[in-house]
Amino acid sequence: MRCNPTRRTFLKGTAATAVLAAGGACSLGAWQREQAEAAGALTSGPSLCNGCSSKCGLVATTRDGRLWTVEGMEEHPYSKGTLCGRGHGTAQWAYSDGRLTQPMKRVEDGSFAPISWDDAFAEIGAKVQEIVAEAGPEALAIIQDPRPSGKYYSKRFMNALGSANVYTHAAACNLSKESGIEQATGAQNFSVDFANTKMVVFIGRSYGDAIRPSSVKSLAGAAAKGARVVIVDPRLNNTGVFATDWVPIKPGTDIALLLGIANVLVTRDLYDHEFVEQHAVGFPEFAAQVADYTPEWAEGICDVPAATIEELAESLAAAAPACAIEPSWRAAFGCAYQNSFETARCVCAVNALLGSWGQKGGALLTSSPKAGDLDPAKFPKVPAPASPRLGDEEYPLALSGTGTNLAVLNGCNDGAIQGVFFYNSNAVQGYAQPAKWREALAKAKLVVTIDVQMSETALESDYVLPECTVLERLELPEFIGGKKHYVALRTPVLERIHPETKPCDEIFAGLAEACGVGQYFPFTVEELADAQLASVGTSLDEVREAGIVELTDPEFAYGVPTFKTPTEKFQFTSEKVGTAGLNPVIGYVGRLVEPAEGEFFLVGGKQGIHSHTMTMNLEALNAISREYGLERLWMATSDAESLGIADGDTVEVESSEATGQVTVKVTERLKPGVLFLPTHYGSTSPYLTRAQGLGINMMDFVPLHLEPKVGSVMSQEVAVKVRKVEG
Ligand SMILES: Nc1nc2c(c(=O)[nH]1)N[C@H]1C(S)=C(S)[C@@H](COP(=O)(O)OP(=O)(O)OC[C@H]3O[C@@H](n4cnc5c(=O)[nH]c(N)nc54)[C@H](O)[C@@H]3O)O[C@H]1N2
Ligand SMILES: Nc1nc2c(c(=O)[nH]1)N[C@H]1C(S)=C(S)[C@@H](COP(=O)(O)OP(=O)(O)OC[C@H]3O[C@@H](n4cnc5c(=O)[nH]c(N)nc54)[C@H](O)[C@@H]3O)O[C@H]1N2
Ligand code: SF4
Ligand SMILES: [Mo]
Repeated sequence: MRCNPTRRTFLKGTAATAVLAAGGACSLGAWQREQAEAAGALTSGPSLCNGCSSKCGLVATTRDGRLWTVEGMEEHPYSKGTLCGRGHGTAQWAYSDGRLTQPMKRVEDGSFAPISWDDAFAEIGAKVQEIVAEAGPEALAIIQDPRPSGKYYSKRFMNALGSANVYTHAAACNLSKESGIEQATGAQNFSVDFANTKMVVFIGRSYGDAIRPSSVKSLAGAAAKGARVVIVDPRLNNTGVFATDWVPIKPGTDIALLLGIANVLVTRDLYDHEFVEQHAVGFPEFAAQVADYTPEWAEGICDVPAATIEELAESLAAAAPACAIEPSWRAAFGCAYQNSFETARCVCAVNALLGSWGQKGGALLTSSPKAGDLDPAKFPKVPAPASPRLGDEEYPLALSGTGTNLAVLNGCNDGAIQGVFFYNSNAVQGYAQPAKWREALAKAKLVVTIDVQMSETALESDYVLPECTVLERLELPEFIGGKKHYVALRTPVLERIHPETKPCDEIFAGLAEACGVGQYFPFTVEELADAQLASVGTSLDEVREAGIVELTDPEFAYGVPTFKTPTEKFQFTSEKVGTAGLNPVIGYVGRLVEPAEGEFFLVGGKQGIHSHTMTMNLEALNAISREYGLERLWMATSDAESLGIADGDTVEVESSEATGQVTVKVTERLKPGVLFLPTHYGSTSPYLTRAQGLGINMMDFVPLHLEPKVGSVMSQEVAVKVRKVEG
């Protein structure tokens, strides 16, 4: 494979200082560097942020070995020269006072005591072997939030033990969305060609809050060129600054809006005949079904006026094919409702009617690179586990290769799972109701968490193993797809600060050895990274130096893509969906929980400066939350008036599952009848001293019920009451 490295050189030591300091007199960066120059030597190196799964490229500069600045890497396609607030905030991990600095073991009275690595490995190994002997390897599972090394090592470790039970956070993130897109297109996701688009409709996806720098830049570019940007959201989110329209909608009913648009496109003959006839299966069945989904029908469900639905459909048709419904990510239909999977299929169907698949300005399916085969003598193949992954049978539509981590929760309850590992995952606080996770994990014989701080999940564990933080470790290469292909690398830019912490690769190799499967880990992370990189035509040295390397050009071209479905066409109807027992033809599914009189919908969402639960205890980010009261619950002005609630009042929120108190933010930016809760708050771990007790955790309020056949957590199938707390 040909490789075309991006020629970036990281100037080291004092030479860099002089060059950088001369770079510009007016910027803050230049000023900081001048200060640094005065104080000591600067060294810069490339790495990847761990603030969220985007893993943006960064350049870290140290001064006398201590982290001085982080900046977005220009050449990385996600950062494009910028890190978001979390990227800067999470750079504090290394020096955080909340870090785990040594392995911990839960002792008799329930508290945690230090234990040596050797003893921790030996005790965990003995317990794992006992579970395997008694219940088989299928009684073991691991849940991990995919990170470059973590996803490789955790899968290899579980598979080496003979278990196929490897899961990600997806059931609480984007499982339904990706599963739905897979059934329609054969791909797991798609992107909008912002550079050329005339109109884009966002269904509860907020680039302005749930940030990836490159997405914000591409949207800003499209808006500057005059593209129409429609936000469908019960809340006017921070993407509003780029938007032309805000369409407030009843939560969990986006599917009706989409089907109403489809109805107009079909019944007024505004759809792309060539696409549906040449490149799709099931259009006649879909068209017949869609005839019932009139804009008036849709209005009755989603509360968006029929005239708005008609106008959106007509404008999209006029812009077609240079337009698209954006694929969204989590809140609206990633894992939220009983109809999330079907909503994702509807998004794909509207894009199909518009003929926008693969077109300039439309919805693009691009490819991803991956490492080639490696020498089996050095990197021995792990035999495939004998039993299938737990949950795959009950949830056959869960994205192939991902599964639902809630099979682990259920498995702990019924005894099918007895040993659970967590890597870079705070499942207890975020993947379902925390009380249910606690109850389930208490039944397991062994729970091990690998983390950097004493998270809520760590608190429920028998052993907690401390990883060194992101800027202190080398990880496996990260392959990046899109119109161009890249490989990037997380390299250590800091010396290890706490000697009793270890990187992911060493932790898993140590665990494997202790569990009797060390023969599958006879290599170092450097050797594996180098072999993977050699398989795509580059090397560890080259990527270590450059941070990111562009791979062979996949020669992306516009035009109808090859759909990797069983029919090799776009699927308005899917046999697999029918076999699973659902309607094979894309159509309507309602939400499950409807608020009764006096109750509210509760929806959640991200804030620009936090990532899920993990950033809550970081000093700078926590301070921003406290200063601006970011943990507040949003309530519409008219609702606040009728309940006699004023901005800043404390209210009690009550669902069938929990009650909690929180301060209210009264706003015009919310549809009446809906409450919005930022999702990052409500930490309960006493070890996270800044985070503990700030705000409430939405997951506490949501009943534990899974989306049929998909297995997502249905994170917004909940109704709540609110009352003012007097005094
Ligand atoms: N700042 C920040 N950015 C992140 C992350 C983070 O933790 N913090 N995490 C990353 C990850 S892993 C993910 S999954 C993405 C999530 O990316 P998004 O899905 O964009 O993020 P959210 O903020 O959860 O939701 C976006 C919007 O959906 C709206 N919404 C809620 N319910 C509904 C509904 O029923 N219908 C409609 N139409 N809208 C609804 C919310 O009001 C919110 O404004 O963000 C990524 N980027
Ligand atoms: N309450 C709540 N629940 C949520 C969400 C939310 O915002 N709030 N978001 C949902 C979404 S979209 C997603 S994608 C998932 C995300 O769920 P997770 O991927 O589990 O993300 P976090 O909840 O932030 O927890 C990450 C854990 O990894 C640890 N960690 C951080 N850095 C490192 C490291 O370098 N090494 C190791 N080993 N551990 C590290 C953190 O301390 C934390 O305990 O959660 C979902 N559930
Ligand atoms: S989007 Fe922000 S937090 Fe996520 S990887 Fe990029 S800079 Fe880090
Ligand atoms: Mo996510």
